[in-house]
Amino acid sequence: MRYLKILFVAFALILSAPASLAQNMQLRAGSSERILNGNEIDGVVRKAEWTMSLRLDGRHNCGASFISPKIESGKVTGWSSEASEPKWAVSAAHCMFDPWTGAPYEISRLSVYSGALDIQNGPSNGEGDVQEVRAFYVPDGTLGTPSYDPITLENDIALLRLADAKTVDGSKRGSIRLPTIADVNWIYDPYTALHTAGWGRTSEGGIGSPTLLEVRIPMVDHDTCAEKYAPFGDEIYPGMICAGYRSGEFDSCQGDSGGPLYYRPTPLTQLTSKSVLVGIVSWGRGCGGADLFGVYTRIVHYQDWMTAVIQAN
Ligand code: 4AZ
Repeated sequence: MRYLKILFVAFALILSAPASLAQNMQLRAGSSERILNGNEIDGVVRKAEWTMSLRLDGRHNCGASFISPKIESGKVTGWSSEASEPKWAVSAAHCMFDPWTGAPYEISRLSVYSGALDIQNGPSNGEGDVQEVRAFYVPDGTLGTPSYDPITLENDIALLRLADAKTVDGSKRGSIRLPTIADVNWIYDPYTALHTAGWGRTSEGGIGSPTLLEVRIPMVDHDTCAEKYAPFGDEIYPGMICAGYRSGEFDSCQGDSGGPLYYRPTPLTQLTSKSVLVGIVSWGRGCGGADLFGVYTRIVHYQDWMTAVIQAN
């Protein structure tokens, strides 16, 4: 059963296949869904400006988020929400391996595209910026974190070290900060209103969205999620969190993997004034199904590992 997850990953590659092929696959009747029932980020890149497209051979394959460690005398002392020049991105480990062979992708095949909402027309309109990926790191049993497991998708996180951007339009992109100890007191509680964004499928079996879509979903209690996935033999590990509604409907889907799950403050709350990265789109059984919440990598679980990787590189 768990191999199904790997198949889901494989399907992500089909995203860039001709529309006719994708349209032959099941589309939910009457669906006009994006991400799954998401909203277009209305022409304003600066709304989810940390969201990147992780490309394989120049084509969208996954999402990623621009993060910026604050480094003081060689030590990572925090995370900036101000940076505009991406040097590091975070994505999902499963985005870094060929789903058929299990081999890591050759680094030369990987790049990120940032600073644009439209990944189809943006590049030819001179929008956004492509950066090569210089190196990527996934949990491998060192630095105090167990290895990424491609079967259970435990520890599904990757850090990407990027080459310099060629053109620089820092007004269109910005880093997202990671949780502080103060955030962790509330941000992982059930019902926290989160967002996820991406260029993934707009319905199960459908095709990807050319423009960045965003959807708002609540955090789900860990035990509730684990209970719903138990009949499938799927384990929700401590490094995983779930988000979505009992009714489904609003969800991330194939092609959104690796992208951000984040908290964006409204003027109503004083919990934080800046958006916070809470999770990474990882997996789920289908998209938008009732009780089949989206599963995300729990960022705070990996922050020491992230710090150690960045300090060492
Ligand atoms: C995927 O395979 C995937 N509904 C991402 C998110 C979800 C399911 C699958 C959550 O990329």
